[in-house]
Amino acid sequence: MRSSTEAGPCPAAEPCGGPEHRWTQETAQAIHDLPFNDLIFQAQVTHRANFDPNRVQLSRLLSIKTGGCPEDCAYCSQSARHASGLSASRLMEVRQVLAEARKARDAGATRYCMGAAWRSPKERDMATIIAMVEGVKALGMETCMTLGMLDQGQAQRLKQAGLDYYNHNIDTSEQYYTQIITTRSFADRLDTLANVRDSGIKLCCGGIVGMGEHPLDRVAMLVTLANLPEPPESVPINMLIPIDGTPLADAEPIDPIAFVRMIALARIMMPRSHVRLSAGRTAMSDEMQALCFFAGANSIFVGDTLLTADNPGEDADSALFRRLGIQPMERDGH
Ligand code: SAM
Ligand code: DTB
Ligand code: SF4
Repeated sequence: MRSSTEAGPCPAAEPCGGPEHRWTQETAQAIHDLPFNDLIFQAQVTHRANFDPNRVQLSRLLSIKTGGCPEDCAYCSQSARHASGLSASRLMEVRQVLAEARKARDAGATRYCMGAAWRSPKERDMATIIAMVEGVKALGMETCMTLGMLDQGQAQRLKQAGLDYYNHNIDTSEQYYTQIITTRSFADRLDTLANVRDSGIKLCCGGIVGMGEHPLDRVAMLVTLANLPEPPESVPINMLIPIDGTPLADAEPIDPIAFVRMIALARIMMPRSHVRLSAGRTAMSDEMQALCFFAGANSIFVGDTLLTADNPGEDADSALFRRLGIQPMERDGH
């Protein structure tokens, strides 16, 4: 094992984030397996070289179309194939979405993320989606959407509407993917990511841990993300929220230290990306979240709800930020 004196910013041959930089499973695994103190020290050094360590970006989520999804993602409350008890809703109206977005902006969010439980958007919904992007942008916030698979034309139209980010997670390793989702493939995910990237929209792409995957799968997921033609600008790391009625309802929770290792590794492998401590914060102690921020997480979802599940809420987050001396990040800023 490497000792703390060896723990420099990056052990790979090419500079991290450089165009020629390729991660191998072995190099990534070696960092992942460092003694914990060496790992988070290296992550913190990397973090400080690229960001203000005391600023965290705030994003707000809204489910603009909930439930009834034809896909079979084993973790998801919104799949029509699982008996989660969630009823399906229609696509929200633009004015309702803009009213919610205004509230989020006034509460300090700088990015507004709108999610729909679709396999992919239908043509009949595109005009509404585009009006939502234009309206949220006019409020002065960054816009993000997650609508399932996109073809090239759809990605281009969303770009023209002013969409800043598209969220599309690879969720786990290529190898473990078929254990979690059977209605689409890992390659389908990569195709949409390429369509989004080619359109000029920034990528928000990460995954979930705590789905019964092997630690090797967690590292492999980060290797895929870091080796994309360009790493995603945002990397959400979700801790599984077990949902009753889904196949993963009784999954063994991930060891908090193993979770922090993932955050640290994501920070080291994608030094200039925002690493988002995403789903699962209600099940984390303040101390665990503090360790995640120390390991390089610098973005969170704020508000009482994510898409369908609970989130800590504004009061808990402001109290935690006060205790840690963390300030919200300005828009586009560090
Ligand atoms: N339907 C779209 C799609 O799958 O691309 C967008 C919405 S989907 C709910 C967005 C992401 O939320 C998923 O890719 C997954 O990573 C995360 N997610 C969903 N349910 C979750 C859960 N129960 N726990 C943790 N993360 C979850
Ligand atoms: C992401 O990676 N996490 C967010 C966002 N992208 C869309 C979603 C979390 C969903 C958690 C479960 C729920 O609220 O239903
Ligand atoms: Fe549908 Fe997305 Fe949930 Fe999968 S994760 S079931 S695609 S809403």
